[in-house]
Amino acid sequence: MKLSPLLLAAAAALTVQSCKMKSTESAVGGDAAARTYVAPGKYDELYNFVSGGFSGQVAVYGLPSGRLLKVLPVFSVNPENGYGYSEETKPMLNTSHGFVPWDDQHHLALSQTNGEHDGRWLFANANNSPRVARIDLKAFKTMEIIELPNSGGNHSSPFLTENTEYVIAGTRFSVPVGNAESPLDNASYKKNFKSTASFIGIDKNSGHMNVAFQIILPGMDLDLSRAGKGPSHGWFFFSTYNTEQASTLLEVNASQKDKDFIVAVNWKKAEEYVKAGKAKKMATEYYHNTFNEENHTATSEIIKEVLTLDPEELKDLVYLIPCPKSPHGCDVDPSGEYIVGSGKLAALIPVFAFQKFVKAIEDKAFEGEYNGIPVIKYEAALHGEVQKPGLGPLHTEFDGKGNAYTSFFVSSEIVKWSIKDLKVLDRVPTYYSIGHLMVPGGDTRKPYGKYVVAYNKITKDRYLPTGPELAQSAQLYSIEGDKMQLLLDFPTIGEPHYAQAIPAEKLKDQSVKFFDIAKNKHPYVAAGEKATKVERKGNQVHVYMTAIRSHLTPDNIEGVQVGDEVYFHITNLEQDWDIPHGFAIKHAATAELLVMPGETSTLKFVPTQPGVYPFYCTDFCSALHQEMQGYMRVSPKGSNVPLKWHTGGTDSTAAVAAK
Ligand code: K7E
Ligand code: CUA
Repeated sequence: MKLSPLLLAAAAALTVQSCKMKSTESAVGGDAAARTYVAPGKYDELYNFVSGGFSGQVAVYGLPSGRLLKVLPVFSVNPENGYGYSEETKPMLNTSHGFVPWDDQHHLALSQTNGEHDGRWLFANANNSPRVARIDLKAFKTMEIIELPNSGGNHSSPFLTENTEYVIAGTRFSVPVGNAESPLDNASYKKNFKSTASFIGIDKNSGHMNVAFQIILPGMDLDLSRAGKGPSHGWFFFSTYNTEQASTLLEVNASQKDKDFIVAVNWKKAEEYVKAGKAKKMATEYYHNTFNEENHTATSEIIKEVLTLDPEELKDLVYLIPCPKSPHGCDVDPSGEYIVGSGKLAALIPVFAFQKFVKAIEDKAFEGEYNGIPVIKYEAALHGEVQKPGLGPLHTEFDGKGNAYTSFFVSSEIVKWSIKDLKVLDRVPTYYSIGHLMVPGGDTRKPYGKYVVAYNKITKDRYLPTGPELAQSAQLYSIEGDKMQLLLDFPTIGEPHYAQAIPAEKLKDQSVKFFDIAKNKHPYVAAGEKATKVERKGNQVHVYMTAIRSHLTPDNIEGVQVGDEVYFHITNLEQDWDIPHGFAIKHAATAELLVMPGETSTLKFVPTQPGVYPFYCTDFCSALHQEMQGYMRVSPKGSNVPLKWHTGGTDSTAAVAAK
């Protein structure tokens, strides 16, 4: 089939056309304002966690208002609160290729128990330097980041099994295993390049992640994935493209075949093989970074081996289901019975039935093999096809009432259809070129329903112009009636991909308000002003400083010399909600600190010139916040100014302190 470049050209033309055709005056229902209005002082109904795309972060919005509540730093440094800049958080961004200050964040998964969101953790993927993060939903803080060995682009990730047994991470870009060098041509690709599906085990109580095992698959692009649930629990389904195994001009070369695959992985079987000692230990190196709540400090651990499983050797582990054409989304309905493949270049949506898939395996209804893995006959696993749904299907979510909602990038719309009889029921335009969509709980066994949110790729004329780069955009629709109804546009940070939402009740009462200072085990904590001090160790100067409304202790420091490494360890002594203190010092080549009540954070500063350096609290914390300031005197290298410090009248020197 040589249709694809044509189809793509048509698709491109349509994108332009659809943007021209639709004006901003879209029909918004008369009661839309009332349905999204959250009065001042009132709370939203839902938390909406939205991937930050190329910002590397995760944003938290309230729904239905669309108000931005917080940006959670995850994979990118965040000068606003010192994430990735403070000595305590730097290790979070360590990788086998050094400190990485940025990533591309696409998908989010809320932890589940019995196939429902349990409000404990949020998992996030890094697409570029392959990693998965775990965010704690009590403190809204990134607690753990694990790197993935043998992965070249962690796109089909993170997706969860229904009791959070595993977080899955599939590779978008196949690479030679072990990151070996290889010539770049189609023959080498076929021979050397592999994709991997990593199963990250999650500790039931702590949430701690470990790479339990990896399945080494033939070279192709694993795009997205979903776990089975209910009857299909124990299976994982991945969409793939480039089963043509091309290494160049994929736009054309990866669009040759009529059908690519859905890769079905039996992970219960994989567990059996691992238990039976059938996994191979492979030498590798990857980082596992964890933030310790007791000492408020992250550490990095280097792991040197990984267990791998080979599906060519180990039977019944992996099956392939043909799926038209370069599928993107691969979504499982709430019953766990239906699997929807969304072929970006397909003119229909195939829906597979899990029961039929199982029967096809029993009956050996195979059409052949692909790199030693059995390929099931398309019709044998097919429940049916949604005919003429729209152009460029990407992702599907569910409302738990038997309906599916598919996003269409090219025709820029959401289409509602019935899973049972595959009839199109409704369609609404999106502004413009929708990527992901999300029904709250739409990926669980019990969708919350009520809304669908479109996360759009192109914003064009929806907001006031802001130069060449416009706000990214989401749109909220009601799905309560038969017809979908647009309620609200709201701008987002970065490029939004997938999102999750959870009723506010499940999270709001568990929110951490401050950290207990009595439990602070930071090695440089000053648990009270009496414990403040300044210590010199060679050319390192450690300042044990406290912050409380409205002074820093000590606020006068002398005896520091040019070239010293000065570590300001700031302990926030407040034990009250919403009273962070900030810390910045003039000419420091790093971001500020924003220290939460009861926490200790460290800013490193190496002065290069003698002088007097003011420092201050950056967060307006009280009526006398402006007075929350101090000075550090820096003398020339080798100067004999003694180390001394004080706040108010109580002078201390290193010599006095030693007695
Ligand atoms: Cu944006 Cu999930 Cu990376 Cu589709 S992916 S749009
Ligand atoms: Cu502390 Cu301002």
